Amino acid sequence: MSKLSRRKLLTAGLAAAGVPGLGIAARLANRYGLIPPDHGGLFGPGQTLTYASQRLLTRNTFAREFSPKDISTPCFNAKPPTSEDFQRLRAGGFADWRIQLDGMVSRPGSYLLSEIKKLPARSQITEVACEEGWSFIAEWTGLPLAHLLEEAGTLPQAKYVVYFSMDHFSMNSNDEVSVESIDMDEALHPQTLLTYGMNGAELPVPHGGPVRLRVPRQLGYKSVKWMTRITVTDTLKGFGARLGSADVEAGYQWYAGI
Ligand SMILES: Nc1nc2c(c(=O)[nH]1)N[C@H]1C(S)=C(S)[C@@H](COP(=O)(O)O)O[C@H]1N2
Ligand SMILES: [Mo]
Repeated sequence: MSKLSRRKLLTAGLAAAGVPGLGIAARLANRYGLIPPDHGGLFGPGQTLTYASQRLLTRNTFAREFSPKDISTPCFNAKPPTSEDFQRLRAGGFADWRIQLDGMVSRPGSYLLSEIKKLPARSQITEVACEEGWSFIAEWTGLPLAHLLEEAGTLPQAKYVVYFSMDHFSMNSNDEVSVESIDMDEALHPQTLLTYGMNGAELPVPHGGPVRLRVPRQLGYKSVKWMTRITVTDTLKGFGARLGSADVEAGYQWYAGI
């Protein structure tokens, strides 16, 4: 598709989403973070439209929260990591589990999970929706990621948060660990939780225990389990083979808003 028609499509879509001034819409879109990192890639303008209109319409929205009677039978889809490191940490009741926070922050650091648990928690009953078609509702308890990011002081040029797991669910890359990423809007959203509790108990290992990210406004694959590291960055280049996402490598969209 030519540059011109792509631009036309994009501006038309933004106009439909309520952005005035067709001529300058594309430029504004870029400035206001409405162009997803995979805009020119596999998904092209359609992906940009989805991302831009979602970002305009959902900037201040919340994933639906349910009531306790809606909690349903959980399913899980991945085997816990088999590495010796994981076995050792598990044998120690995960007392030594740490989350490293680095990149574009004033105060990089490494937090013991027990320290994270002392910070103000939030509980919410939300749905995990897998791209394969199944879903379930559970209560999730954890620390809003925004809290940790504020504590570490994200730099103004930060655009994305990349996070890593201890397992290997990356299909096409040679990464040691799996990787996913979200934009700052999602990272700072109050429902995005460093989750260590599920249905009133410790987060079970099959669901990512001792700690996973829950990103309830996006499909399940963004909710990475067995999380060990968070990096704040202004580019996704260099994280995994494609766009800081094992799932993009596998063919899924980077922005998985629901
Ligand atoms: N580390 C890791 N996190 C992961 C996965 C995985 O394979 N490894 N699968 C993802 C997918 S595709 C989904 S749908 C959800 C499912 O979460 P659940 O196992 O709690 O149901 O976990 C996500 N997080
Ligand atoms: Mo999934």
